[in-house]
Amino acid sequence: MSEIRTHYRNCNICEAMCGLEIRHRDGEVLSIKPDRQDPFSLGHICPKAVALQDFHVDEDRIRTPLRRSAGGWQPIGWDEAFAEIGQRLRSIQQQHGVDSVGVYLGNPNAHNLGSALLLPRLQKVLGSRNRYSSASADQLPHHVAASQMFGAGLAIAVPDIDRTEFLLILGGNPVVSNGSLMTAPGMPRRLKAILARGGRVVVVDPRRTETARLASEHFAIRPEADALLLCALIRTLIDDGSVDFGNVAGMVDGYERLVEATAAFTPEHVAGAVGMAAADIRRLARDFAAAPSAVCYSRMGASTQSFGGLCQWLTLVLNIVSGNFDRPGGAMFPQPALDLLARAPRTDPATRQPPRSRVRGLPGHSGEFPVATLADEILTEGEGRIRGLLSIAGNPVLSAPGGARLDEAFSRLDFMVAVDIYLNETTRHAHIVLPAASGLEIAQYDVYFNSFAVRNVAKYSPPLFAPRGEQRSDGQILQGLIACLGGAADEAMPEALLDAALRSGPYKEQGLSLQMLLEHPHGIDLGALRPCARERLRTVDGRIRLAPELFLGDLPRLHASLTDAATPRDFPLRLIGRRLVWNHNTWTQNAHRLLKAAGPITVQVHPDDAQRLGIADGQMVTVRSRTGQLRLPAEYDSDIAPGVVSIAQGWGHDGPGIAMRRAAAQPGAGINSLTDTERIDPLTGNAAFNGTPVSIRAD
Ligand SMILES: Nc1nc2c(c(=O)[nH]1)N[C@H]1C(S)=C(S)[C@@H](COP(=O)(O)OP(=O)(O)OC[C@H]3O[C@@H](n4cnc5c(=O)[nH]c(N)nc54)[C@H](O)[C@@H]3O)O[C@H]1N2
Ligand SMILES: Nc1nc2c(c(=O)[nH]1)N[C@H]1C(S)=C(S)[C@@H](COP(=O)(O)OP(=O)(O)OC[C@H]3O[C@@H](n4cnc5c(=O)[nH]c(N)nc54)[C@H](O)[C@@H]3O)O[C@H]1N2
Ligand code: SF4
Ligand SMILES: [Mo]
Repeated sequence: MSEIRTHYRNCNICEAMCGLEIRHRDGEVLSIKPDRQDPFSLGHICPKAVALQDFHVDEDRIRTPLRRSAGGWQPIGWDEAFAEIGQRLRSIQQQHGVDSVGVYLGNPNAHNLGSALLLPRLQKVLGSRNRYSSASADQLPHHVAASQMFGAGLAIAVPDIDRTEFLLILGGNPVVSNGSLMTAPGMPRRLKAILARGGRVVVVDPRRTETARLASEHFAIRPEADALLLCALIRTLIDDGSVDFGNVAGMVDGYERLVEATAAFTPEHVAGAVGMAAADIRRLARDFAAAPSAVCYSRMGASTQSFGGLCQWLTLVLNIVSGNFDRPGGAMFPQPALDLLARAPRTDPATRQPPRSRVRGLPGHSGEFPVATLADEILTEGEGRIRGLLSIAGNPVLSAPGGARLDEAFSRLDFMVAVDIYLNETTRHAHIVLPAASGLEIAQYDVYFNSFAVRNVAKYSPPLFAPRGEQRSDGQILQGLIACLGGAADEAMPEALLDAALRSGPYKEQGLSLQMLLEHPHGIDLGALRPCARERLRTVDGRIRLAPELFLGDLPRLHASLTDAATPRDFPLRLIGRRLVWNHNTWTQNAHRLLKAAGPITVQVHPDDAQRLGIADGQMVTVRSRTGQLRLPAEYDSDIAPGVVSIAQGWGHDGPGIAMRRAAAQPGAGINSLTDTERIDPLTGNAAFNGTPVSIRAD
């Protein structure tokens, strides 16, 4: 037996970038613990990190390229796989046009060095405008707001959580999710530190969440009323005469238009629809404005809803008009070592005309169309129909709104390729599946999450273990795909691209390079965020657009929601989602220790609603929506607002043909059997999961 060794790396499951200390011997993990020397995560991890070893040894992982045949899955060689993929996809494009091959990109791509650097090249070689991703079931409104106001979708300002005196959270539960578009490992510690230094944390959420329990104050807002609340908060500052642009004074256009457009949204006007007293709204606005520093952060609950675009715009507006933009303790732009934003061209957002999707005419943003219309584009006959698909690290059959329709759509494709680690609800439809290495088997540098981190840091971790069987890293697979589609045979590996970017990037003076990162396995701290809007804005004139026409044009729809918000009689309750500590979306459920801890997937109901409906705690119920139904146990929860029910996302592994044995044995209930492809934020095309009208009945 050889000696015990220690390896340091970042966990790449969620956005938090926790540093891990992994003891191992002879290719076997002995322990996974927090890396207390990581300058950013300072010893924080969550239970999912330990499952990284389970994914490595999981017998259900795909080990070789597979071809689907009448007799089942046949192992094939890589060369054969790439040859067939190149030939089939190009022949579909030759016959039916370049757009007849679509791409769907799932969430793990954002956690992968090779994918971050090579996917743009693949998209370019493929040449199709039919691009889809999980972003339109997630954070797309943030990108649309950033692009309209700051000139680039990647210009994401994050809460300077470690210095703020007032954190206002709308529709985020970072104590469980560990934060999103706010990479900040150890959320509970950081939130408690705000309170300890005399600051405040206020949570606005229909459910009194784990985060709300830690907060100074919680308001149980009605689902989808956040944009109304934000308008009224902004309106209060305007009426009080307390608007102050702070550090970005002299850089902001459109204030008069904003004043005009928000006139109708006073606290009194919106209070009923929001479910908060006008006096509370006004007090919240004044406390926010009076705090030495403050930042409003709104996330999934405020993005994946019917007014997602307005919510993200108004969140930024509130931060700007309260003088909290681009200053310590407010909303700030990170300055990552590998700087994608700096490469984005300067734009004039006003001149941008979003392309429209073929079937439903939905807008395209950030170079892609909404996943809510992917099934339409595959199933609807006519020129431009998607007949071939590349699905990379995604499981939209479970993750997309109304996912079941994608199950049917994928079965109609002429040719589908999946790059994945499992045979699941989505990849089972592929004609060829390519096995990716993952987790402990790959090199790690967080291109995206360093771009959204609350401190500037950098860390590189080499692979700990060799991939098993024929698995290859996503970066290698993407290179193979680019080559088989006839793309330039560029041998540049992700590491070489990373090194070049570091050496020419913003920390070149400090000598940052891949070699330097290799010498610092715990990561390097590059310091707190600094005001840098002047350099980072990507508008042609370097100014901030406070009131883009795109958003102003959506305000009448918001105003109409004040009067026509009646709930449909057949579906009197409103469904919202939540996250559990023990799963990351749909793909971690084959890890036995996580599965065991997760327990049954329930629908949380307020006891008053449950008793009125004759539902006992733990009883099986059927939840129905316009488009589907689901059976699962009810769970009494007095922390959820009456009239609202909540189901955890990411579950429902009960379909045919999946080869994730443990997950299939404890499938849970899939929330996207109830969500609706027609429910979107029409401005951005983002899925409106939250607020789906449902009914619930005891079985
Ligand atoms: N109702 C409702 N629906 C939701 C949400 C919600 O809150 N409510 N959340 C939404 C959000 S925020 C997101 S991000 C999406 C996620 O949507 P998706 O990205 O479509 O779903 P995931 O479950 O993340 O699927 C990841 C896929 O990648 C595979 N995989 C895992 N690791 C690797 C790897 O290293 N390489 C490769 N090639 N494959 C890998 C997994 O096996 C799985 O097939 O779901 C969205 N859907
Ligand atoms: N453990 C775990 N962590 C994860 C993930 C996971 O699956 N599991 N997924 C990761 C991913 S991909 C993402 S994008 C992030 C997301 O991270 P978060 O944005 O923190 O997402 P959630 O935890 O779903 O929290 C959303 C909150 O919005 C509330 N909500 C619902 N509707 C509304 C509404 O209309 N208004 C308001 N104000 N609130 C509403 C819900 O009650 C819930 O508390 O989490 C990441 N982290
Ligand atoms: S919080 Fe996220 S990054 Fe940290 S250990 Fe858990 S899954 Fe990994
Ligand atoms: Mo996400």
